[in-house]
Amino acid sequence: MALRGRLAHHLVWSTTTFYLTIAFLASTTSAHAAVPNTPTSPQPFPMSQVSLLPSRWQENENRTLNYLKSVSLDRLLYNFRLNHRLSTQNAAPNRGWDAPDFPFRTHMQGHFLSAWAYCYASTRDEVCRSRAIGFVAELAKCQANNPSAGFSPGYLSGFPESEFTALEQRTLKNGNVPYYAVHKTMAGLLDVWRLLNSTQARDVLLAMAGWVDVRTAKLSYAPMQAVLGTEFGGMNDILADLSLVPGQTKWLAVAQRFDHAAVFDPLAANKDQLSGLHANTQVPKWIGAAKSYSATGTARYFDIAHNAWKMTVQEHTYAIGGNSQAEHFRPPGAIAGYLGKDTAEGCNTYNMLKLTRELFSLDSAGDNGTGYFDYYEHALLNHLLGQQNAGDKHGHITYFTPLNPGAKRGVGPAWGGGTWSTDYDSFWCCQGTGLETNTKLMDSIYFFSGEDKTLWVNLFTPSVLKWEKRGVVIRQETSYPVNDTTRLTVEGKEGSWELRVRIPGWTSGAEIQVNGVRFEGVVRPGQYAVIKREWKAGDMVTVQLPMKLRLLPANDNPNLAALAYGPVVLAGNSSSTTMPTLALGSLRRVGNGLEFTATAGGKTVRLGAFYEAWDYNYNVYWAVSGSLPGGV
Ligand SMILES: *[C@@H]1O[C@H](CO)[C@@H](O)[C@H](O)[C@H]1NC(C)=O
Ligand SMILES: *[C@@H]1O[C@H](CO)[C@@H](O)[C@H](O)[C@H]1NC(C)=O
Ligand SMILES: *[C@@H]1O[C@H](CO)[C@@H](O)[C@H](O)[C@H]1NC(C)=O
Ligand SMILES: *[C@@H]1O[C@H](CO)[C@@H](O)[C@H](O)[C@H]1NC(C)=O
Ligand SMILES: CC(=O)N[C@H]1CO[C@H](CO)[C@@H](O)[C@@H]1O
Repeated sequence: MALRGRLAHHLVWSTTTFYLTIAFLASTTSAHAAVPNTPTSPQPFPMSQVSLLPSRWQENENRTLNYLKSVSLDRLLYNFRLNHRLSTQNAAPNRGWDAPDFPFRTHMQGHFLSAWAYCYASTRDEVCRSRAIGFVAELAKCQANNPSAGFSPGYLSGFPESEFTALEQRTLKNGNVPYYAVHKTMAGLLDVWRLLNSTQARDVLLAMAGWVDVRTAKLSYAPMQAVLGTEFGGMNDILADLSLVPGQTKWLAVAQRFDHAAVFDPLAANKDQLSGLHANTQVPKWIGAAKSYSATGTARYFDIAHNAWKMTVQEHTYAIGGNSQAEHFRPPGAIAGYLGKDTAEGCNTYNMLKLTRELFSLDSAGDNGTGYFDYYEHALLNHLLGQQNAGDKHGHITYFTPLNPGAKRGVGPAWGGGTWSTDYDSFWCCQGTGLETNTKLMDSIYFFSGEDKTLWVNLFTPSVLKWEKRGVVIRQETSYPVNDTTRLTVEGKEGSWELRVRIPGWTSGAEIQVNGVRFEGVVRPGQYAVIKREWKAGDMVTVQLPMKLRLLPANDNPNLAALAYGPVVLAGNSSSTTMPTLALGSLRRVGNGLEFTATAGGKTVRLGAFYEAWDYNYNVYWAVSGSLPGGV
């Protein structure tokens, strides 16, 4: 399986970065010569081949693009320039987590780089391209000025390199998490290199990676493990990812210095020791484990990533798909006692989705069912889509998604956001990951496998796929999840290939039609329906996924539950701050959409999609009595 993953990565790279000099390609061919040519595991299409159609999803994308295209570059460069002894160009400094005295300032800018790159890749928006390229050019100047600033070659950050000395000597006392910030810059540079063919992003990144190598090579095992006791983001992820670039295998050894034994050992043994750990410190390491599995084929890495995913999804996840309370994992199954204002940190779910798509690629020759993407859809729709303020032109976000009775988005504890993010005064971690989430809504809809003989449809998002290898264009049109049906139209070249459509575990009675004729193959919830035929232009596939009301009980209390209609978690319009009791038998659907009414706490409440509950007080979990009515 590992070798498949590795080969597939190699294939993706060789199509998107072909220009990267003949020497790279020559060295790759020999380095990967032993890999068997059986790329059966699904790979996402390059972002440049998928774009969103107008929809609720694209509204989110547009709001974030407004911000990405208007934010001041000089303000984002302020701390880098100051630290590397260049003029700050009279820009105003930022506040919040990018203030000049905030310990891990410049943790945010890498997310902007990634988001500009995603924007350009998917929409070909020249403003995004020139911002990414221009920003990298300014970062390169900062890095080039290291001799004057007294920094080692390759160093690039908004805080002094001495923070790393303090980190290594375990004397860092200011709350800085220096590798966490550096990881993000590196990940952003890799995206700009990969998606915009920027050789300058490549050079700045490779110099940074070289700096990490020199710095960490000096430490023996125990002192390095001590360093890993401080949050370090996905340093193993970015370096393992870099090692998969043709010609860059040497970074794998550097990535492996960031294998954190205290966290990895119990996971490898499938022991859930997550309780009490800072959640978002861990998830990026697991993504790194999945990447290291792609790079090495070592089963232990897969086990770490897979066990962590399973534990988190099954034992530590709220009904909306998010995890953590006050940023920490709680005991397995503990949900009912942890419904506060500080539940479900945004970053954790952003990272869980990255982990999910990695695992899907590594583990889905087709026979593991739809579990990975059932979770992906659930968390994206019910946590992250509504994490963005739909009433804000710049698409600002909330840090936590509160789940206490009568909660309201954008109203959390002051230390974790307090309200919605702002243009220049917040710059929290979740604002950074939110930029990426809302510019890569297209990246996991479609996958391909089997040398382009199979197309996987994982998400029902209105979009266009340009399947370049086959000369085929797929248009997906739907108002799902408001409507239960999606329509895929095939255009372009004729050919024989296989269409695999996710039939979610929550549906029953799903039906597929091809050109109006009922498809008689297996259409079973929790599996992919496989449609193999000679496709021609104009072919149309409709997929109907009937929805009904379901209960999502808290793991530790069956009488406390959230409600969902099909994939959509429902929220009640309610500001009662004590847990209301909802009489399940009173639930009624209003019209054909996602609106319901019920009696809760003796009053009639309106329920609707939680992802739309951004401007009113809501209830997600209820004390429930009775049972769901039939036929709704
Ligand atoms: C998003 O912006 C694009 C470009 O301005 C526009 O064509 C599209 O209609 C917008 N989508 C939505 C859903 O508003
Ligand atoms: C990057 O280079 C590849 C190969 O030459 C090309 O197909 C792709 O369109 C380029 N992408 C961009 C954004 O320039
Ligand atoms: C869903 O869309 C289909 C196709 O456009 C339409 O026939 C159907 O009536 C819609 N259903 C609802 C509940 O709106
Ligand atoms: C929620 O309820 C309040 C008062 O009962 C009402 O004014 C408001 O429009 C409702 N909002 C939604 C989205 O149903
Ligand atoms: C986690 C898991 O169950 N993975 C399985 C997915 O399917 C492949 C192929 O059948 C198995 O080898 C994996 O064990």
